[in-house]
Amino acid sequence: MLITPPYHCGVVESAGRWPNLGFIYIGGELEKHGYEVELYDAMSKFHTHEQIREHIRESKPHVVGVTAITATVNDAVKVLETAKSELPEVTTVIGGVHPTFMYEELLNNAPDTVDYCIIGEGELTLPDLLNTLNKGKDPVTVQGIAYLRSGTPFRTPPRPLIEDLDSLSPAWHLANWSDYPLYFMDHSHVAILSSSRGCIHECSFCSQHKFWQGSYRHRDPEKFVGEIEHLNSVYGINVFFIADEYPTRDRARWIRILDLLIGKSMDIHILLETCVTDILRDKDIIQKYREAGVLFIYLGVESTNNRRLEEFKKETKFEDSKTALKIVRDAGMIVESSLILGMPDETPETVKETLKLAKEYNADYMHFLLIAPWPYADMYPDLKDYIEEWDYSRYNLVEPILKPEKMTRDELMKEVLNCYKNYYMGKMPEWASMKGNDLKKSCLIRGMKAIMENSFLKDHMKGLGGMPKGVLKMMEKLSDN
Ligand code: B12
Repeated sequence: MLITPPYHCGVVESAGRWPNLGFIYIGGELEKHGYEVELYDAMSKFHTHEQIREHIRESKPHVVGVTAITATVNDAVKVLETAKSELPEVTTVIGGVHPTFMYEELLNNAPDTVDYCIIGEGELTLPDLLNTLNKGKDPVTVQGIAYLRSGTPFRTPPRPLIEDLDSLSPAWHLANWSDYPLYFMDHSHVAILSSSRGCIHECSFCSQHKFWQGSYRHRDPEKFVGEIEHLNSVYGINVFFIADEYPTRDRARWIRILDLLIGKSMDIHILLETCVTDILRDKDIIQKYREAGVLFIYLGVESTNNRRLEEFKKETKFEDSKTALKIVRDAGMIVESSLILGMPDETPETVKETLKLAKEYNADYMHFLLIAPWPYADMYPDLKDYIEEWDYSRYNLVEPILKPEKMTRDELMKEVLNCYKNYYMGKMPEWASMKGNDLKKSCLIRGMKAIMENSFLKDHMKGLGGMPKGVLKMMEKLSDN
């Protein structure tokens, strides 16, 4: 049983619910080896730990695997504790970016709960581990795991990255598709799928370059688009979220994907994340993105300040990002972006300056995030001394973890909430008067409604006196139309 832990911090999830792609892949490989697999998405089902207990008690799995990023690791471990207490013989496994780097801490802190940490990719490692254990052999031969050996965390040699991503067989049939709608689009069913793995950029606050060991592997365009066609025709999936850090890296391959999608003329929408530099590069073919079904692009511009961009090791400057965001917006797509605030030298003035320049960026949706110091990120040594919050479940980019030198964390949070309030008050009249793109208009307005109803902002805004009544009324009126 592969369980997505029931963690919620109300940002991305306020827009919809999403399958766990890693588990779809791992499930497929386990089935190839003859294992019976259940995917239990406790997160998307909004199950409590008590409901998870009941489900484990009823299903009686032999092995329970959980996935964990830093924010979700506490809930992931709690799920394994439940499994051990219900089924003392169960084998427990944890994988994902957090265990990959923090296996020592995990094994030391939860020696009776976590049997095995999976380091890196799980598709080949989990079947290998289970086959080895089933044969009664010593797991020391299994590459890419860590476990307690004579009470001490022990890591086996790394497993080489999977060479051919198209050799994997994602088990789409294991997903319960009715769990995955987008809240801002009627009759939507969402899949997350992958056309590549890895990122070549080394942003100092991020984990992904390290997680994929600086590698970049991509799938064959025909097979990738074939998968979209399969999901559309067999399961009625009409919204595809590309999970890649960097799907557009190779222009020729990306154009091939877009052309294939255009050729298939499916009634689908594509959401993706990419880099400012690629949008600048693809200015001449940006309409092709739209024709292929791309509705939404996330560009993590991360700052409005060139000095900060250098510190983050972003390879872009303010003006580049501004141009890229405009290119996407002008092409009729929704462009979402984020800025990272709360660094040690942040002050109320620098936050206000960021807000002012964020309006120049003018993304349709802008997130004012707070730096989360992943303990394995390059930037961690510079941030460590400013940490006031050690509970990983708050490392979700929306709660203040660091105390800047000249602000308290409460003051920082207040400034950030003011950014949201101020930014979106300006957006609403713009959306109200938007003409000629009904799909974009309706998604923006309904998406904002979902954010206001479901996201972390809802409760916080109350403390700030809420959104002005006029804005709420406008929102209601717009979403009724
Ligand atoms: C899709 C996605 C989501 C989905 C998750 C859907 C789901 N049901 O899991 C949604 C939109 C809900 C989401 C939300 C959030 N996300 Co997110 N998300 C991603 C994204 C874009 C892709 C993840 C993915 O599918 N990767 C592809 C698969 C194949 O890789 P994988 O998940 O790592 O799994 C492989 C291995 O890790 C391993 N593995 C993983 N788990 C397990 C378990 C077992 C048992 C085994 C054997 C192996 C194993 O095997 C898998 C196959 O090889 C990544 C960025 C990226 N491009 O990777 C961010 C990312 C994972 N998210 C991130 C964050 C911070 C969040 C939020 C906190 C943001 C927010 N404030 O809303 C929330 C947390 C909400 C939550 N409840 O989890 C960060 C995590 C950073 C960190 N180091 O902790 C990332 C890396 C983005 C970033 N660049 O910072 N996210």
